[in-house]
Amino acid sequence: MLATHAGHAVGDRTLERISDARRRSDDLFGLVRADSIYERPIAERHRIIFYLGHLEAFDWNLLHENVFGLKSFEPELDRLFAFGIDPVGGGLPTDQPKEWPALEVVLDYARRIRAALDAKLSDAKLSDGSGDPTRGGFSLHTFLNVAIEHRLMHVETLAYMLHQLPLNRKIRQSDPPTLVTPSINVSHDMVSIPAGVATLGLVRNGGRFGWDNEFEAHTSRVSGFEMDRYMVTNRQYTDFMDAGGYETRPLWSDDDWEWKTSRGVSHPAFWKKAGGSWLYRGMFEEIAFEENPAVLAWPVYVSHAEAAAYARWAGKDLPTEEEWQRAAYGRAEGSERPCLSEYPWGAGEPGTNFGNFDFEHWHPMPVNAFPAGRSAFGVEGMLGNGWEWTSTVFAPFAGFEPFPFYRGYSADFFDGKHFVMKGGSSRTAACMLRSTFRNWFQAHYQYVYAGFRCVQR
Ligand code: AVJ
Ligand code: FE
Repeated sequence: MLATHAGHAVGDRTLERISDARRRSDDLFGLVRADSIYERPIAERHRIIFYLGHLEAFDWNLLHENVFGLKSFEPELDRLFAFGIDPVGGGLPTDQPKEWPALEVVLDYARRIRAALDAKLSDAKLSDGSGDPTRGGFSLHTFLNVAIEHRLMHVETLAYMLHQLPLNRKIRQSDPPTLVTPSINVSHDMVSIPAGVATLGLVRNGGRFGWDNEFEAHTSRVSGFEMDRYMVTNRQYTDFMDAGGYETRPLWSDDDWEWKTSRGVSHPAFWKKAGGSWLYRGMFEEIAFEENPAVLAWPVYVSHAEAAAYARWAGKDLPTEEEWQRAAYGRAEGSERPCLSEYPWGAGEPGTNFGNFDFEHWHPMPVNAFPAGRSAFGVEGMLGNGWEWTSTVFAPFAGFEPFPFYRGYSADFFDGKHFVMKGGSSRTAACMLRSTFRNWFQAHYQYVYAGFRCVQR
């Protein structure tokens, strides 16, 4: 009786999470003006219409046969919308809007998928044991977490994409810009992290959901180092620009210089020069640095290449994934974090006083706005307000196994060209703020809500 009761509770919570994630993605597409759904805001990515189909096709491809024994009713659309693109080093897509299905066709496809899955999901809810490992060793719980987190990741990456859509193609959402802040004069300093252990990854079959790249758990010895207390701000980055950082060859690796030069990159993608001064390109408005000095206290959002050049200019480095992990979750000299479910600030659930995440804001906040979220060592703002680039190339942990039902999720990106990012942004859902979550992008992608902090060894 107790077991049945617990089974129902898990089921209800999961169904709620599915509908919550769908509401978030629906709301996001709702920002796009009807005449702009076939736009391609980012040259390296598909047109917006693809994502409308992709979120549903993904759930369908994952669940229909594997889990529910359903037959496909639109196999061509299942294939068309199966995977996104991430071209490394040129090779931009050239498809035209008319090559994609009509909006009504995609919306109808989406409706039919949701209806078919929902009918099965409410049946599944009635049968206890969503945690039982029945499908090739993977539980229904795992499959549904894959679906939920996949959608929520796209809710974030679609926000980057819509960020690049011209303002007049979007329907503005209210986000009272929190431009007034405790103190916009950030006193930057570095925090000492003593040598000790970093714990990374998840124990297989430990009952916690994680993506394939989060397995397996291991510890790593980390030497002592200093880490910036705050993320690098727009103001600090102006010093790098004024010092000619973009024109100083030795600050850039060969690859990064070649990218920067051939693409004519001379400033962050989130900045725009207007009449001799800088504007911040927000989601729904442009904000002049001069009129809104709080913007200068926001973390700068840049590519890995730009972050690495800044760090070199400052005589510092980007942290490794292990260093970042130790700074966030280490507790004292030599000791490991006490519990997997902890956050840098301790055991409290992610709340608005701990950081800028879980869709509270569209825009960043000053880097010093969340003192309550500091780690045991005193590093602030490690979760939310912008992902943080590390110097670690995205690669499998020892014991990595791709999910057999989604082999390419991580493995397709173990190419030496993608870097691990940790932390989270204002558009990262709370469930992905867990300590083991690993994000990654290629070094030359400028559109992520991602910044960095530096270390010195
Ligand atoms: C983990 C955010 C890098 O967007 O490329 C979505 C997530 N993978 N669909 C990405 C993802 C397939 C992925 N990131
Ligand atoms: Fe996807």
